[in-house]
Order: sequence, then C-alpha cells, then structure tokens
Amino acid sequence: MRELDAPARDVLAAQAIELPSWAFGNAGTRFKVFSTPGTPRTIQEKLSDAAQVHRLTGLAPTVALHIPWDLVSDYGELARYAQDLGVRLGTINSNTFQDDDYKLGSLTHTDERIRRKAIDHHLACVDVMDATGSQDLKIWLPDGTNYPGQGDIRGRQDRLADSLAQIYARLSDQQRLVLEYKIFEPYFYTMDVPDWGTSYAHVTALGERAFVCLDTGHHAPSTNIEFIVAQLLRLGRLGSFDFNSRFYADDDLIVGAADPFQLFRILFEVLRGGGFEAGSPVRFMLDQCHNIEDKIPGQIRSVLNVQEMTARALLVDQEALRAAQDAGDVLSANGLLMDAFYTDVRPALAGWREERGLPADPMAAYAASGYQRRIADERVGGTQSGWGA
Ligand code: LRH
Ligand code: MN
Ligand code: MN
Repeated sequence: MRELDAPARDVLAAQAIELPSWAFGNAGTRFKVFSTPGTPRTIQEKLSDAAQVHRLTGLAPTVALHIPWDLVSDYGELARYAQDLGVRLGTINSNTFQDDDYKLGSLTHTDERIRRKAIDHHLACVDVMDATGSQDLKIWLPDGTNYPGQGDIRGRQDRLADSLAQIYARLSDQQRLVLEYKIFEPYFYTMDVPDWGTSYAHVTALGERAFVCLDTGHHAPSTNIEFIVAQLLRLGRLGSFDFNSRFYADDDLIVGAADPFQLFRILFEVLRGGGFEAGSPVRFMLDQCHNIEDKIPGQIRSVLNVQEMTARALLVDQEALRAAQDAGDVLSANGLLMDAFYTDVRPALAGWREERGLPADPMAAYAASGYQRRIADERVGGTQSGWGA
C-alpha cells in the first residue's frame, strides 16, 4: 500500500468541513418528524453539539447558520459564544422558502414589493455576516414553476440577475456570494437555478467574488458530478460543496453512505483541480438531515467519510496515472485509480489522529463520552430543524 506522504499529510492537516446547524435539529419527511432525545432547543445548544464533532475529529471548525432558523438578537455575541466552544460561525444561508409571500417566487417575483422583500432579506443576511465575520452568503433559490406557461422563463432570469446584482453590491471585499443550483423541488416544471450552467452564468456576471455551490444531492440520477467539479475548477468558479448522499432525489443522507466511490471520484477531481491547495476558493460543507439516526454521531461519521475518501484520493499515483493516460493504456490508468480507491486507509487515519491528540476512533470516543446521555437528560422538548417548522 502507498503511504500517505508529506504533501498528502499536509492536505489532511488543513482539511476543514463545515457543519450545518440544521443537522442537529429534528428532521424528517413530509410524513413524520421523529424526535430524538437530547435534540437542541436553541442555536447555542446546536453549536455545543457541533463543537463535540470538532473536538473528537479535528475536522469541523465552523458551523453554518440558516436565517431565520437561527435567529438571535446579537450575532456578535453568538460568534463569541461559538468561539468559547472551540468553533467559529461560517456560511450564512438565506431562506426564501417558508414564507407565503414567496409562493410564486422571491428574487424572481414579478411583484416588486415581494422581490424587494426577498432582496432585503439577503441584505439582512449580509448584516449577520458583518457581525459574525462570516465570509460566505449562500443562496439556494427555491423559485420555479409547476406548469408550462405559468411564468416567463426568460423574464424570471432577468429579474434574478437584477436581484443578485443588488445583493452582490452589498458585500464587502472579503465576502463572497455562492449560488446553489437544484434540478427540481420545490417546483417540478422549472427551477430558476436548475443546473451548474445557470449558476455559472449568473455568478460570472456578478464578479470575481461570486461562485457556484454544488450540492451533491441536486442532480438527475446518473449525472457525472465529478465532471462538473472538474469543469468548475477549471473555470475558477467552484466555491463550495454541500455534501450529502442520495439514493433517489435530494435525500440528504450521510455523505459517502450511498456511493463512497462517487465521493472518492469527486474528491480526486478536487485534488486534481487544485481545490485542496492553499488559496483555493473551494470550501467544504455538509448539508444533511439525520431523520432516524443520532445527529452528533451522524455528523461525526460524515466528516470521517469525507476525510477517508480524501485520503484515498491522495493515494492515487498521479505521475503513473498521467503516464498511463498519455500512453493510451486504458486498463492501467483505470487500475491505478481503483488501487487507491480499494485501499483501506482507516488504520492509517486512526494513527494520524492519535499523533494529533485526537481519539483513534471518534465514534467510539463519542459513545463513551456520556455526552449523548447528558443531553438526553438535560434537554426536554428539542426543536425541529427548520424543515419541520
Ligand atoms: C435545498 C438545500 C439548500 C437549503 C438546504 C436546507 O434543498 O440543499 O442548501 O439551504 O437544503
Ligand atoms: Mn444544499
Ligand atoms: Mn438540498
């Protein structure tokens, strides 16, 4: 087995995966939201749970907020609260999908009052970023239509471009806008940002601090996601990932649970495209919901899966791969990739963690910590993540 060499170890040492605050709340489907004992009742409790994930893995130093799910009166104070727990506040996610006003659109709406309200919500999110020191405003646009003829596809794009430009103009030089795309849902005929190309067209029109966000659950089945990753890196516009896995649609399951090989292929393209290099614009986030499993170990498992597939990608002998590719040696090239994918890196990573004063087995360490029992005793009446609200 190839060893993780010094450059590979540097990549692992720098790896950071942002956790979504909403992963710690109770989530479910439209049929039922099951509640888990110990579910946080406040954003402060969510941060405390997220801090456990970082304490045991060293992989998750920041937590993303969703506004207005994570509403507080003083975000500077919340940032200090997070810091005292050993984590920082990260991406601020806007939300225009739970207000009756937005039934027919938000940033694309034909009614100027409603479009203004949606733009103002984003400007308020930038105020939050100023207070927390967050770098990224993430916009997932839920707008779309259900029936042919319902809306003017082109007019909606024009209004979206104008709305985004107003939001982008409010950002400071240190702040970025990332635009997430999704093929369908909540609308089923058109979405106004359905694919990476549409997101790319909008972010390039905005300016250098606008990027595409790729949520791994937001594509048609059999889409070659690593191809999109390679292309966006090539174009310099891959800003962030929302990691999760799916069997059917936007399932939001634990990343790497459904298709670890796909996660490996994605991370290999990130590596190939310079996405792990210092100064790269690419950020890594989870976007998951834990409907039936305990949330904190669910998040621990997720960040470990990303680390594991990163380590396997780092094992690819890139020099030999290039030689095989250039020589047209199809089977050797494929074999080199598969050799790395089939390498069990778990013992090496356990040792790597111990060298850093982290538990060799973070899942076992969490189970032994007593934290789950303590929160189950202490917290009564945990809240749902925004989903069920
Ligand atoms: C939409 C989405 C988007 C939202 C999150 C809760 O499906 O992926 O990122 O902010 O779910
Ligand atoms: Mn997402
Ligand atoms: Mn999603």
